[in-house]
Amino acid sequence: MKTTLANTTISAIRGDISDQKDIEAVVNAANAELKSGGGVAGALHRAAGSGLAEECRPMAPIRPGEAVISGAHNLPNTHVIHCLGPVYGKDKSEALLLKRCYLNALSLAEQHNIKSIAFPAISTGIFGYPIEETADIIISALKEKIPESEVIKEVRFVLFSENDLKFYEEKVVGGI
Ligand code: AR6
Repeated sequence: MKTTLANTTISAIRGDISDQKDIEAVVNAANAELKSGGGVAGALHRAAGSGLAEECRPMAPIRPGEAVISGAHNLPNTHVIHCLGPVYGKDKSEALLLKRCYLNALSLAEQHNIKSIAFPAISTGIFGYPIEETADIIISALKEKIPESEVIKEVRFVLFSENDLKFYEEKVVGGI
């Protein structure tokens, strides 16, 4: 499913963030150390190879809400943007920190002339953020950044489960 916001295509698909061949930058739901882990971080680091963690080491640690950019190594992309989402119930305020992740990732894409970017559902796995509470946050970040962007032409949300995809179709892409 897709829509447009200020000439940028916004879509949601079900898939694996480490297998987005036609996208320039993929976003990692990272840990503070920028190492491999479970979920998205594990999938991206496995597919990228050990060079990704090596490149990231000097940039770590990062704090909740922050984002850094690296090369994509063996991934079929040009860049990885690593965002540390908030741990729900621990990092305050979660909503502000989650919004900063999306804003910072989009700013980095803009600065690096990245035309297409794919996001996973940051913080909604191991970090426990209820996905239902994330839609308004994501939409407000998109509405803040996309209309002022002259670079970003495609934003894709890549969801792992059918239920998450349905939610994004209704409330994120459908809510724009
Ligand atoms: N592609 C797309 N989505 C995925 C994939 C994948 N390959 N794998 C999982 N998801 P999570 P977080 C979904 O836990 O909550 C890591 O271990 C998943 O179902 O990856 O920000 C790091 O090292 C969920 O909906 O990220 C950190 O310590 C969403 O992606 C910590 O977990 C995010 O799940 C980060 O936790």
